[in-house]
Amino acid sequence: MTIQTLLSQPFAGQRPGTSGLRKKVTAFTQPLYLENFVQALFDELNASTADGQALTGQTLVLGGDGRFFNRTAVQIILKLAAANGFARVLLGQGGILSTPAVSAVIRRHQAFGGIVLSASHNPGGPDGDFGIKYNAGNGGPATETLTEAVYLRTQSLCQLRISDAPDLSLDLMGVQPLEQMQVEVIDSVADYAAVMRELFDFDMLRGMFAKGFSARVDAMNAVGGPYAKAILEGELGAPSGTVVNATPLEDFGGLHPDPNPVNAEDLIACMSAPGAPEFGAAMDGDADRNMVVGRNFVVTPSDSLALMTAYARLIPGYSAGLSGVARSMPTSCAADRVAKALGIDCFETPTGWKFFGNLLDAGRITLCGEESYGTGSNHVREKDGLWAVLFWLSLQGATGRSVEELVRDHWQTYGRNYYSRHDYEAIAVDVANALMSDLRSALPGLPGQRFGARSVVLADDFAYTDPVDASVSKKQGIRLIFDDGARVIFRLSGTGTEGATLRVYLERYEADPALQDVPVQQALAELVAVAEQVAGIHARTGMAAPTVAT
Ligand code: VG1
Ligand code: CO
Repeated sequence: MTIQTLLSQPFAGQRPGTSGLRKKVTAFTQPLYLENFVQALFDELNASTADGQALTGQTLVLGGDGRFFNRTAVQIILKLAAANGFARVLLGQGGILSTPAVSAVIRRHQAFGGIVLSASHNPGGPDGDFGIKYNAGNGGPATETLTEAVYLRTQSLCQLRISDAPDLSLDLMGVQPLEQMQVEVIDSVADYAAVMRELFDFDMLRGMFAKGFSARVDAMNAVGGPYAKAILEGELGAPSGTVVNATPLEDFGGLHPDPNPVNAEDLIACMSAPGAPEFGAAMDGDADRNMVVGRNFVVTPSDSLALMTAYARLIPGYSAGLSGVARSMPTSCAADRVAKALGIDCFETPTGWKFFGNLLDAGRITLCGEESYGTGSNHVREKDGLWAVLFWLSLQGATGRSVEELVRDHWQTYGRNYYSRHDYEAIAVDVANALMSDLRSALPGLPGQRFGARSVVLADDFAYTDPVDASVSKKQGIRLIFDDGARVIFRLSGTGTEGATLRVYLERYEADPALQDVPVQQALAELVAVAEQVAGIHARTGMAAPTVAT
């Protein structure tokens, strides 16, 4: 086996979005496409030290969600890593590691960084999507500064270094040499499970299941299955069958592994049928997202973050209290109210987990979350689906109350933030861009304008200055904020692979308990009309209603 230098040429469009580089499988399987991106990443990382040898002797963590092309991509990346100086790779068995597990392994083994192979909530299979994301030594997604620098390198890259060694076994536990590098195939679950044991009272959870507590956790044929099986059914004694769709499949069995009430309709149906389990949850492709469901009751992710903040002290890992919380800008302001009551900081960041990293590293926040079914804490640097499941199980165990009781009680105390996200998918890119740029132009005229009973008090394009490193991220979403605190937000998705997706986020606050039980879409109807009036979505896209409203 020898290390080869191959000539390559730049591929257009290798710019990472909200969470890594995501493209159709057909793009990733072009000869040298993946190689090009990974070499650009390694070159950029090497350039971060004066001697250009940052990677020499270092450890890389590698794994993915098991979707189509995962195993092939692992073989390619191992050969590139060996030719670019790494001394060791920790590889999840079978090439499998969930996103939060990659984060946990990086941190526990003090690795240099890690590569996650996943397109997360995007569908998989030969006609689906693939993705790649780099996580730094803190276990968290690369900063925007790094991903932009990698993108620039992809545009001028002309050669790559790769070993011509034969493929390795991805399944055999233990160490295999590859050039000077050692590839260590590790148990995909062990490090992650150890982190969970440090945070939650496993004895109490075992006791709950022993007394017959019933749950249904839908892994959506994605990577969360092995983790949920090992921890819930294996360690905590939940009855076998508690975890459904538990085997990761290359095409997720045709399911769309995005845990919302539309895609996880099976779970929703089961949770509203007679004899439903007490608790339901679903995770996404790479197991960093979660949806929490009670009997006939769906919890919005924004409320989930607010409740976690309110009850965190009941969980052993957070019994000392929270240093602060953060939410992405489009996430509802429910957590802000709890933070205020607790006297802790609440930060508002742009969409994407990479913006929480500095706050977590600096100890400024303990919990964070996004409206897109993501919650997490300082235990790793990713959102974490199964962690959220264990958190909600613990809340029920510690309070003896059901999901619905917990949430309704929360609304009584803090008020309810009615919330919904409307997605308009597969819009022509130029139509979506024109819509956003026209909205931007209209911003100066909006403050003071009345829409029914409300008037606009702030209209801007959200810009964020990181409180830790002072880096600035602009154009993170157009927000209209009204005099009663209601908000309408517009942004374009940065994770899609086909056309553009417009996301419209709608929120209004209701303090009166007598008015907290209106169906969500009805409660937000006036704001939907405002969004239409301001942005002309129907006229521009021909879509009279969103593709998905959650
Ligand atoms: C979406 C969500 C965002 C999330 C991102 C990655 O991004 O809105 O909150 O962080 O997906 O999640 P966008 O740019 O499409 O709105 V995952 O679980 O797909 O890595
Ligand atoms: Co995900």
